[in-house]
Amino acid sequence: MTTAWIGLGANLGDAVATVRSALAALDRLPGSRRVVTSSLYRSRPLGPADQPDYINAVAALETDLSASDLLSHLQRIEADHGRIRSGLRWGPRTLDLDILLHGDTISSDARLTLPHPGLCQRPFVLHPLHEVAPQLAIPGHGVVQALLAGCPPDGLDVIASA
Ligand code: ROI
Repeated sequence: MTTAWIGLGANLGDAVATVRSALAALDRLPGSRRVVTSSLYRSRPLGPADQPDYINAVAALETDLSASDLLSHLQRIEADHGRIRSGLRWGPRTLDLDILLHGDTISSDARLTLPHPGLCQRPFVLHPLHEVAPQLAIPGHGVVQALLAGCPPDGLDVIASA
């Protein structure tokens, strides 16, 4: 069993409902159990400003799935929620599911970089992680609590429980 951390984000349609639906879909993954979930946060878009605010959250799974199999399942859940890959870099999305960490794996595989390259800079990832796992060590980077000092919340708001 490995602990995998997932970042969830959505900014089109009913983004709160989409993130909650995605959390329910995580609960149905084979060989996996959702063990921790942050609150839901509203965040300003990173990237082009002419798109709606995002709803973000993080969750931890205890899972038997390899990182690669987990990624395939997450891409299927994104597609089930109407995600269309527009090709627009940093454009709006119905649902984005990222593997932030898969145990202590460090990888720069073409399909999957671990830890997720944005993890340590993005307030909408680091602050939800800090809410539920302040002592979590990010391989190669340090403990969440310490990383937070370099990552101002930048208009991030807790809007609801998951
Ligand atoms: N901005 C915010 N606030 N939240 C996200 O989840 C998010 N996801 C993205 C980009 C387009 C980089 N911006 C984001 O993929």
